[in-house]
Amino acid sequence: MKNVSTIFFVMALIATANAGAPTNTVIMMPDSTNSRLVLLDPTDGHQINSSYFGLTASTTPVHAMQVGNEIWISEQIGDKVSRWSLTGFPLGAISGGLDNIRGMGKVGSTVYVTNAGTSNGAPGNGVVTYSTSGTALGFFATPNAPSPFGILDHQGGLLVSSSSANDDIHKYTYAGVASGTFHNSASLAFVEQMVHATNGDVLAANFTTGGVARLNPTTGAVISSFTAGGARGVWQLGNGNILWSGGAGASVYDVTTGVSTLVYNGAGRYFDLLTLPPTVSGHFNFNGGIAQTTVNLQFRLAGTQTNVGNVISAPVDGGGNYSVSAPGYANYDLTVEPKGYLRRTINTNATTTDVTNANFNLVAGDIVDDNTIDLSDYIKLVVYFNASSFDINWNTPDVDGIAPSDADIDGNSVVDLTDYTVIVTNFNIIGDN
Ligand SMILES: [Ca+2]
Ligand SMILES: [Ca+2]
Ligand SMILES: [Ca+2]
Ligand SMILES: [Ca+2]
Repeated sequence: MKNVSTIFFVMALIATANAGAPTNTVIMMPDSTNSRLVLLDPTDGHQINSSYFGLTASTTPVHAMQVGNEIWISEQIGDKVSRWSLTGFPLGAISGGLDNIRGMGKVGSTVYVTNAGTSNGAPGNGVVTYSTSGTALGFFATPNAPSPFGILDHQGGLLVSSSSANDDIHKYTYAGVASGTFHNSASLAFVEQMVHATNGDVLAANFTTGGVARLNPTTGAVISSFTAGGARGVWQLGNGNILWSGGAGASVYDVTTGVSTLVYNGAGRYFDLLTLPPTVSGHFNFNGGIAQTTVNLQFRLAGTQTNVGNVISAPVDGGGNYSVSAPGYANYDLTVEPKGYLRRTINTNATTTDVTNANFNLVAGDIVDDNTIDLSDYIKLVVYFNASSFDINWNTPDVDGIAPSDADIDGNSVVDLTDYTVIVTNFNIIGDN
């Protein structure tokens, strides 16, 4: 009995661990040649999506980093940090005071952006700081990491890597006070991204030396390294292998065989994690109107008519079911107004999780499209009563822009008593805002 209960206890622990694991977290990486964001699997590095969304061309995106409900992307030549929803809807950019920017870091509510140029009023070699809402906070120069390329939150301070010595990697306080060399040797040259290995060691991608180095987290000394031509980005996968990027794309270095295999063909840059946005799914009840196969959905800030993200054209299956990604984790309203229907707006609170049963009970009969079913709709139905798709004017709009086919509410190619019944049933109903 004791053994059995122990087994059940262990099984319960495993089940709990699995339930709590983030199943919607992926690795994202900008492709700076094909101008798109690539998604890779965090466990084994396989390609999930070669183009999650397109990026601005000719800006050399280096580092995509999640900041709350947004993805921030540093653009080295674009001289700006572009901002996107978690679904890739453009949200503007942080620009001005930036020139030749590279990797970024986020510690608490502060975002650190490495900068090297002095155009656009930018301060030269150093790190520019912003709040997570995009407000400029300040700057500190990095004379000991004279061409900064990467930031790593490490042991209560920052590691700043540099493309030119000295140092390869220098330590700074969060406030930007130099606090000593982390690594400086001939073994490393032109260090770009630094990340933590799963055991806490520091992994550093070396562009010029063409390798990935594993560094002692306390002393900064090289523990081991492997060849990785023109390495820019680095990340340790859940299976222990090392993902690295360069001009050819992204490769996985197998720690057992010592062989790297290309998993993404393109121009790879830095890696970071993305928590994919929540899914909102539900059902359409067409209630006597024409069953739609595609609907245009719009997310709004809950309780307002402020749109969030773009209009989403979503397929609806034969059973009336749909599923879309919300722009982020927030409390939204979701609104829709297919042709011939009143507007329907429902609350979809996706603050913490996916939303299911986001169902739309649509009201048909809005022939004259003013979001109300009233006498004007009734009159059109009476005017076109008994019209059918055999009539030559079936799809020809009248002076009010209404065609006989518009009065065919149920879409059976004739305007008849069935359509009339829908109008009478829904008479005087007003749509949602
Ligand atoms: Ca060096
Ligand atoms: Ca109407
Ligand atoms: Ca309407
Ligand atoms: Ca009909």
